[in-house]
Amino acid sequence: DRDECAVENGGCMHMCVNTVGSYTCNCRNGYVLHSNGHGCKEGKYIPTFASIKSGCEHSITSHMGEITSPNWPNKYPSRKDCTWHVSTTAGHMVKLVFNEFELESQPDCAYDHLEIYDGADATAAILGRYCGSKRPTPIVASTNHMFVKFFSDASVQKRGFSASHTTVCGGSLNASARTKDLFSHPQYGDTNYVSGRECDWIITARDGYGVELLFNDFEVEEETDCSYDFVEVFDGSTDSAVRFGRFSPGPSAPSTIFSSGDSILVRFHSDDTINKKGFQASYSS
Ligand SMILES: [Ca+2]
Ligand SMILES: [Ca+2]
Repeated sequence: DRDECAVENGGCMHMCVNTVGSYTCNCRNGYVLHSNGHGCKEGKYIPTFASIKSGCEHSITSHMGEITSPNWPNKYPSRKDCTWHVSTTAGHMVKLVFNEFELESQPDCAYDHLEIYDGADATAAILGRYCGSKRPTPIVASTNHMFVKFFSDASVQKRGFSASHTTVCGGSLNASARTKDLFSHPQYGDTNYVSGRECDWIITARDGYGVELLFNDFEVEEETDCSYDFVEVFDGSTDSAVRFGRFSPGPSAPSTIFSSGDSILVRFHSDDTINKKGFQASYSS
């Protein structure tokens, strides 16, 4: 039997399946085969119950991207229940900015609605519940997890929403016996940090315990007075506390830091030019 798929994928846009004496083209999930038997076009496939469920539960781990209602930019379907768990690098916060928003309107958002939670699932504190055509203001989660839930009822469909998720540095972190990582930027290890960053992390331990901070990797732009890019660590939750130091690489590079109270403030500043690898620190209590 000749394998028609071996040459230019049999002319199939997505997948080619060789059969005895012939071949067939298949399309990836969410696409249907064009009547010409080779092309694939979006939508109109009839999902099974399982794919309705799985196709609508999204787990997103990239530090930036876009989420949209099902079928965007066309009207969303009726009876949809979709979720997005957006997570980014530990020690950073998820931010969501709405580009477009149009859901069925009802004063209490009892029909179609979008809910945003400050955590990894719907048991976390709710940050907002939205419907209608007023675009929600940008929302920042307090941690590296955000949960978004979209619901449409049986009647009246609108265009839905398009939102961009990004990562914001800084925030409040809890130190515990288990050591956790803190990275200068979400893409630490892949790319250098970016210019113009001003990040404050407040790391707090349980009452009566101190915070231990250890820099394992430290590469920021070097300058004698550390006036370009630097990391500052304070022995308290604000910058009016005693400063452990302003650090840049070389002799002044930070070593292990112990707080005298139950919190420390780590500040990272990058100026307009020259970016380096950044830092990775670990903290515990
Ligand atoms: Ca509706
Ligand atoms: Ca710099």
